[in-house]
Amino acid sequence: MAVQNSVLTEQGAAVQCGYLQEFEADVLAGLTRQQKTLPCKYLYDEAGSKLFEEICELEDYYLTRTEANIFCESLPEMADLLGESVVLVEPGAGNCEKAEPLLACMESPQAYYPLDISPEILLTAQQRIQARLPGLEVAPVIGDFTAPEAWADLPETTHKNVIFFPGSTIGNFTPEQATALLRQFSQFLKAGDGLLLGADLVKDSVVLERAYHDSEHVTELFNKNLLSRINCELNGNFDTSAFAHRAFYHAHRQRVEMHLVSLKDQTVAVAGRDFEFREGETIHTENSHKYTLPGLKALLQKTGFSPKHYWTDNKQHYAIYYAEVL
Ligand code: AVI
Repeated sequence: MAVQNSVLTEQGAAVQCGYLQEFEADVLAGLTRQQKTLPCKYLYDEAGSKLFEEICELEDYYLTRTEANIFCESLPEMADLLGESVVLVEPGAGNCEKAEPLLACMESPQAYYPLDISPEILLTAQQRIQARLPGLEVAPVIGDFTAPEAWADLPETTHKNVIFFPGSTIGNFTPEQATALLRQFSQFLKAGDGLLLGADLVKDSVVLERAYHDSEHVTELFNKNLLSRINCELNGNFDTSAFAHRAFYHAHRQRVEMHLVSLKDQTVAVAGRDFEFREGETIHTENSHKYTLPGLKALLQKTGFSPKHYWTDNKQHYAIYYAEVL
């Protein structure tokens, strides 16, 4: 739903409440599977989001600065390709810091619709962007962008829409999920509408593994914070010191996998249920898929988009693609 008058609406609270029920159901289901799994979207509570911001500043985590450099060099060209009077829609917008310079560069943008589950962060961003770009309609929509209902809450528009999906978030979906998500994007759009997509590229495994097992151990804290979140919100009793952070590149699957490894045989209670862990058993907490440039192009083509242009850095570590709906 669109947030009005900078007030957290009752419906906003209902979204949060539904989210907690879904969190419990997903955690219980994930811990029951043979390969224990926790969906990575739950890594981002308040503490997790702060840790992720710290990760983005790390020397070892090249993604954020590489993407920022590409934007910095090519924003005018990107804004030109997007065109004038565009409505920019950003799923998983967070603090909207990447959209702001793009909006500032675009010619007479019509509106900006950031879509995210955190009302507080969106409202702060709305005020900041409206102060910088007075006259631009900024209408946050509270919801989980992976849920089709959230898209139904976006205001309808006759203008050209462009979905802005930076940060290599697409990598956190399996190829099947990424295909479904981009199809969901293209179904929301009409012919001629666009998608500006950031994605991390396949590269040397040492560089990749260092990015997810950083020397300052921030990613370890980020990963283990998920257990603390479960303790807090779902009445769990995980001992975070009895789990170790593991991240490795799986070349065949073209992805970095993040796991939490049980350091001993142990029983953990969550929401009134007991879960057994053997020493060495893992909880798979995240996939971060890496693309080749042809792989990215093929993904866009099979999900209803016509790739128009891409930008990359000189090491070809990262790419930003612009594509339009056929
Ligand atoms: C948000 N996402 C693109 C990050 C990534 O690189 O997959 C999440 C992350 N996980 C560990 N470090 C960063």
